[in-house]
Amino acid sequence: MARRALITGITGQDGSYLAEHLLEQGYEVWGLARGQANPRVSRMRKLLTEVRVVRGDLLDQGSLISAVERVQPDEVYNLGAISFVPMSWEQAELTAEVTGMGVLRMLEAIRVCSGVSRGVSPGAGGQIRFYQASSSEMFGQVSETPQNERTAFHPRSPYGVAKAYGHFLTQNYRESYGMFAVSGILFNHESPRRGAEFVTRKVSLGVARIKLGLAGELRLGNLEARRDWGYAGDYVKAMHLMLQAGRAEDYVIGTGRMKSVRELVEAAFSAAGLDWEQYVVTDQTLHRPAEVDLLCADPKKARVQLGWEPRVSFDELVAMMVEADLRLLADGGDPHDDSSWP
Ligand code: NAP
Ligand code: G4F
Repeated sequence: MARRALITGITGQDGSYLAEHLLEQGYEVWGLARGQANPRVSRMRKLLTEVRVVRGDLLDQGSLISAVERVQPDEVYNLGAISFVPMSWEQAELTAEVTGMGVLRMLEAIRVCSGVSRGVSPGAGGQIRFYQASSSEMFGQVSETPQNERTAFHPRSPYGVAKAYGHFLTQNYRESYGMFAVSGILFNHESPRRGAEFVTRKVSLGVARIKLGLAGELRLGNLEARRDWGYAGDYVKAMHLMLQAGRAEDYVIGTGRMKSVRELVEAAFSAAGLDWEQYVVTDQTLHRPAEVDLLCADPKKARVQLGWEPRVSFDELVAMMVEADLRLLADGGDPHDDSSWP
């Protein structure tokens, strides 16, 4: 019988790539989708025709228990979150509820449905394997570079704090109940399916608009911030590998190379034959109350223990995104319509 996976955050960037990867591996894939008429669900269904949908919301404990009871998954991937860092200052409580408490609710749903009760000895934690989408934002103001699985956390946003809660809780359920529960501490990963609010996609869309004569400038915030950017299609494979390992452990996933936003901008404009300095305007209102200045992964543990390595380079990623957005806009596509995802 096919193994069954339940993915929260199925309508997001990572949910779509993970679903494709698991379907290729022969899984029966279920996506948890919220809302009465969430337009992203019908769009997602056009791309991922084989994914089955179960209703549920990370804010609603009962709905998660019902989803786990109905799907009877072998593996649960918790990718659902409010994931845009600036929004976490505007809606800090909601971010804590979805991105932080949502992890507790999902773990509790698995615990209850697996019949694991308090006081049982570790190792008895049921058969469902759980993946939590932790984030390099937990490192925040970094204490060392590069960052590995032992680097201290100093989150700099309500989002980072909520992710740290979910991370420690996942460890705690592993230790308290013997559950196979792991966190992937993923560094920034991007693709042509990235939300338009994140800087890589904002830049690739901005370049495409300028190249096609649809815009004259691109407004950005802090150009000096540095990130370790990789390709989402590579990173979802690491999520799957973590749940196939012999032991439940946490892993850092990234490329080990950092670039500044300025270098991202240079690469993207140059991929379209444009000089960025003629078009980019810096805007103080786009700076954050507390910035994460740099993030750079040390992915050695994942390489050695999981055999995982990123395949797509920074330059290939930027070129892929610019080309995809040039094609999308030239065909009259809507960047906010996921049904046009490549
Ligand atoms: P994304 O594109 O923003 O997707 C977020 C998903 O969460 C969407 O499918 C959204 O569904 C869902 N969601 C929001 N509120 C929900 C709720 N109340 N109940 C259930 N689902 C809800 O994010 P992503 O880039 O794919 O990232 C996936 C996960 O990895 C996130 O947890 C993110 O924080 C984490 N992460 C991402 C990166 C990165 O660089 N991409 C790095 C580290 C960690 P709706 O359609 O309902 O809005
Ligand atoms: O693309 P960003 O919004 O991503 P950020 O904040 O690093 O968070 C992403 O990666 C995390 C992993 O480290 C995930 F956990 C999280 O869910 C999300 O996927 O911003 C990247 C950098 C920041 O330093 C920001 O200040 O780009 C800088 N930036 C400069 N101008 C901008 C802009 N960011 C955005 N979104 N928009 C700008 O105009």
